[in-house]
Amino acid sequence: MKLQTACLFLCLLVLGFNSCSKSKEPEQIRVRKNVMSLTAQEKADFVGAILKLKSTVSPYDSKYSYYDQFVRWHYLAFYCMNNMSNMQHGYPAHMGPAFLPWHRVYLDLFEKALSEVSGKQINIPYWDWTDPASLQTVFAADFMGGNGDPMQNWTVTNGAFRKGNWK
Ligand SMILES: [Cu+2]
Repeated sequence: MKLQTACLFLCLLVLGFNSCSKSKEPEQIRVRKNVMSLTAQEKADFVGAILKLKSTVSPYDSKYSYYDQFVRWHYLAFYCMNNMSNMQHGYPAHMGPAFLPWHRVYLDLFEKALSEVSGKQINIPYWDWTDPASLQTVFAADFMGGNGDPMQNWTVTNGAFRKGNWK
């Protein structure tokens, strides 16, 4: 087994173990909706859950917020192979066959964390990036914030994740 593959399995095992180690109620079927179908309340719940995740200490590592823990895992998925001499690249969760399974587990954990901190069932919506109307729904003040101000180096200036409101 290549070292790169072994590292990837280790990452998935850690994420999977953490996901399975907590006793839980039987899970409801989760439906990921088109972002254009979300109600105003569903958008507000999603944004509120992200803000709550950002202000909650990670249960895995108290150095990080729960949100930043996901950023950290994603960072590690990029760089955990960097010191191995026989690697072709250092991106075990990207640019290879593990991309889909790794991100499936990752997003599942993120969705569960959002639901855990908010006390509501939160599902990550999907969007059609080729549809301008779909993009306008994602990059709006009531969801992810606008597209940024070109006069301020594309700084996001509205919505919950605007500059000064999101670190
Ligand atoms: Cu990724």
